[in-house]
Amino acid sequence: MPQPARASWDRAIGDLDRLPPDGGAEVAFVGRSNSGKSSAINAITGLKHLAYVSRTPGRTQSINFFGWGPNRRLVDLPGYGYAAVPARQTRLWAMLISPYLQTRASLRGLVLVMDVRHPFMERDRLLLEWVAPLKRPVLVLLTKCDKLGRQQALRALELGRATLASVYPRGGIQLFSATSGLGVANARAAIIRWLESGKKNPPVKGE
Ligand SMILES: Nc1nc2c(ncn2[C@@H]2O[C@H](COP(=O)(O)OP(=O)(O)O)[C@@H](O)[C@H]2O)c(=O)[nH]1
Ligand SMILES: [Mg+2]
Repeated sequence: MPQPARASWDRAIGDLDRLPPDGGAEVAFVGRSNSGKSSAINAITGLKHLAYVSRTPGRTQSINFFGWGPNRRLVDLPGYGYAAVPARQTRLWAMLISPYLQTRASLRGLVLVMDVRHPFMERDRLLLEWVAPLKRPVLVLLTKCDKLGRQQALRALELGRATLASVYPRGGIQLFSATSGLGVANARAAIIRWLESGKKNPPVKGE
């Protein structure tokens, strides 16, 4: 069973040297602030209070790493949108998140979390365009489905599939709710597949 060991790295923007060692495998969660990234991590791991769920958008200004099995990590990236200080957010992306996404050898895939009621906003599309050349697998979670009726959610999935096919054909997409549990098992299975497949990075000494 995955370990709830938590390693949080929350200072020194741009100082990639201070990230945990780049060994083993990890999957990162991205998306707008308040879209439900931290809640998705908690639902997927089954550990309710692992990732900090915020009422105030834009609280996560750091990259948080959660150990989930030996040499396996889930990564909660700062959200975009809702910037109280837009310049700071731009700097965070330029100095920390972009280099992280571009250089992290152990990064096996990205989970892009979107509120099912507001999917594929401009920043989500930009992110997908930006990560396309990196050729990382992407899974889109249309979350907070408990806020919609079943027919509306299925319609959103259909539209989302069509949109994703045009902006990121290699991506997967599914319905999700951290509250009702919809799609949680499926997302967990997809993430575990990513973590356990592909080229094996040797474990980092001392880890
Ligand atoms: N109804 C509902 N609310 C959710 C769900 N996921 C997250 N939330 C709420 O949305 C808000 C933001 O969630 P959080 O996980 O902190 O988002 P983050 O900023 O992307 O990490 C919180 O108030 C959560 O309780 C969900 O599946 N259903
Ligand atoms: Mg969060």
